[in-house]
Amino acid sequence: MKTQQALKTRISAEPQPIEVDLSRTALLIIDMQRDFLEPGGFGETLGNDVSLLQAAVGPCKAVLEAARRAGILVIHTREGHRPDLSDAPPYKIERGAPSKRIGDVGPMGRILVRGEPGHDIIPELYPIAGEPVIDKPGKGAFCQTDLELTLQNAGISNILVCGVTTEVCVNTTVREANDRGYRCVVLGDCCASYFPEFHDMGLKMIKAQGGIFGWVSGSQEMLAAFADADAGLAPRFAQGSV
Ligand code: C5J
Repeated sequence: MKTQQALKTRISAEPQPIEVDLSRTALLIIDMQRDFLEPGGFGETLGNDVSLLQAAVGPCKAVLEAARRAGILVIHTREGHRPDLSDAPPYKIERGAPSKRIGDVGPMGRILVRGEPGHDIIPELYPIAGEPVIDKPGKGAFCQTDLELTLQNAGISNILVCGVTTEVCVNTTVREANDRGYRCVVLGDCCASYFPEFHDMGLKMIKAQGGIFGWVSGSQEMLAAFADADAGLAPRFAQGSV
């Protein structure tokens, strides 16, 4: 990460704009894995139309590239399990009637197992050197991972959240982060769900009641905030942003 010096900007968001110091802000991209976005993976075994998640890829890529240019910390997560499934709760494996279960062999290797092709991040958003990748066994990115330590060591107070799916791993992670004192800005069009109504409701739940779990913004608003910071327009917000 190149920035240590304050780089203040204002993000247009709901329920209200939020002022942030980009040097204390991380971009967190949740579970943009082949297993969720491509045919033959975990998402499809559950009966979902995985093409619905494609809508988030372009906006997410634009924000990722801007975040890299701004020099902010970028963190990726992947949901999945050890090859021996010792970290997979039995009920997670047994639940429902999927066409294949976690650990079964599919066209992209064993379903939701670390090291398999399906577990990897999609090429468009592939991590580059220096970007931590957090492997998580559950839905929340703080559960049984070193995400919190990584954020603390980097002095992060604000998290820009992208990824899939909106109502499952994105929402769970935002709730965990909020309880730990982080300010989360969810970039709505950089997230997606197999259920459009759950996507909409997942975002509404975050920003309701004065932003009970955080803020909701979008890729265009975030790109404008990066551009403002870059152009040095942000010093007027120098007081009071975190
Ligand atoms: C799900 C996730 N939906 N990454 N995982 O099972 O949201």
